[in-house]
Amino acid sequence: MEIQLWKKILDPYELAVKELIVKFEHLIQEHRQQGLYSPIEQVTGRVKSVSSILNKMKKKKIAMEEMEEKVEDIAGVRIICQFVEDIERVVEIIRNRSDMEVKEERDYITNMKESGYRSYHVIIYYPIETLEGMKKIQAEIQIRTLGMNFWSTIEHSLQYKYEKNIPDHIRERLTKAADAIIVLDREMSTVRSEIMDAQNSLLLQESLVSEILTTIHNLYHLANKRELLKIQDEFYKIYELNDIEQLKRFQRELDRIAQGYRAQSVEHKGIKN
Ligand code: 0O2
Repeated sequence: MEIQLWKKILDPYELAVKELIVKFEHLIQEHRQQGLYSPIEQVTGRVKSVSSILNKMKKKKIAMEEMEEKVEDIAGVRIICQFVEDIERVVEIIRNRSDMEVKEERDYITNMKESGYRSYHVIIYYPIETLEGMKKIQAEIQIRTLGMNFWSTIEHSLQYKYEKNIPDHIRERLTKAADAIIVLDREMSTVRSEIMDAQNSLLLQESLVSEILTTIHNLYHLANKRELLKIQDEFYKIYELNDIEQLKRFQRELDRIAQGYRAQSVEHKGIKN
């Protein structure tokens, strides 16, 4: 096939990967903005290289005209989660989205591959708007934990190095490492709620501090300098205590002061008019 034609075929896949990354990253942001724990930790994506597509077609005896239907991972997105439990939540999010139609799910977590590979794959149909109109393309979403990702990245590099014939002694080590990742993921799950609590309170603290700073910033136009300095000193003292409840109380008090100033300023303008 002519190079130009490859480019034309792969172009919508490039767009799909970009769009999917933006959408999943937005989900992380939405969770964080609402002070919620995000089941997605990181998102990456890639369009399969032409040589990798050709290799797969050769291996699976796929004809050129069947390529777009049978090579399901031309567009690939990888979602990394902190805990195994998060994977099901991400799959549920994908199943419920109106812009993604699930074609197939492959659970290599319950059914680990012989190699030791663990990951949850969801093949979706995804609509792309092009100059020629809407085109539904396929994309493969791989969902896995940080541990599973660590293992598969290393194993993938070794497959590449040994051209898919990894020596037995290295295979054995990889099998042992895969077992260790299962234990690690299980161990991390037992402390999941503690880790989630810690991350949630950090998020809450960040959003409280940001709101307090915005209110103080707005007060610069309304309050007198002496009072502002008092408020700032008070804020630093409370911030040092590292106590969410005290920060919440301070924010409520600050809001009350700000409201008072706003009311005063409205009254003042009214008198002037
Ligand atoms: P690349 O370089 O990542 O694009 P099959 O060849 O039948 O095993 P199939 O039918 O394409 O694979 O679907 P499957 O099994 O869901 O695998 C698709 C992708 O999952 C692979 O793409 C890999 O990215 C990943 N994967 C599957 N098995 C393994 C494994 O044993 N080790 C690692 N590291 N990754 C795996 P590609 O096209 O093989 O490779």
